[in-house]
Amino acid sequence: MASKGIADAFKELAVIVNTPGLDVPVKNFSDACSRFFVLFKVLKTGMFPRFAEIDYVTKVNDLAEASNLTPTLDLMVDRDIEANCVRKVGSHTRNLLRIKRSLEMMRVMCEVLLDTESDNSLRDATFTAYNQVFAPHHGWAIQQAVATGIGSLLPKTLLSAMFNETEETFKIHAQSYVTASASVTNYLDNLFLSKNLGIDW
Ligand code: 1PZ
Repeated sequence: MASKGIADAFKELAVIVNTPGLDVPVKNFSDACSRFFVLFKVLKTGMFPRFAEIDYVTKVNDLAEASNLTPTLDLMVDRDIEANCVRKVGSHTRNLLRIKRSLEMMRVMCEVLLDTESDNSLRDATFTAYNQVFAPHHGWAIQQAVATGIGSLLPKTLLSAMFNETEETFKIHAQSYVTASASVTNYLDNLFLSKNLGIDW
């Protein structure tokens, strides 16, 4: 049951971001984000684009490594500002913004899934979430490749079975993730906006 591990990790992060005066340790954040890696094992049985997996894993691992040098997300971003490399490809801050979008995409997906029953719903939900969160930031070639990958996603029931999920366990944990991840991504939006970095790049 992958959904429980994901939901619990984000609930813990939400407690940190919702406690005034607490900063988010980079390691806690990257650990929570790496909970999604297990999804890729199952997605490999379809034609899901491997470049999406590589992109996400590389960025999360980059933050895991950064945690050795900078204890909190806030300090990590400050160091990139000082080094004048916030928007540079591969910078921790740039990777953080991409990861934030991934978390938002997964949230929209969960919201749509919680709202529908059809067996096609995983494809529909992923497509809706991708279009809403990522498509405005991706060029045509990536959008085409992603659309092909999404078309090859397995039906929801098959995927749930591979994860040992029932409709009930999935719904409970998806709802927790929706609530907890909203706190986390709000925190990240504020982190970027409070430092005048913008969130639309
Ligand atoms: C059931 C789960 C289905 C997940 C479907 C995911 C569809 C999204 C696929 C996105 C492919 C993006 C390919 C790479 C794009 C890069 O150019 C950009 C910019 O990178 P930079 O120039 O800053 O290094 N990368 C991104 O926008 C981040 C893409 C992350 C994709 C994560 C997908 C899976 C997330 C799952 C876990 C949360």
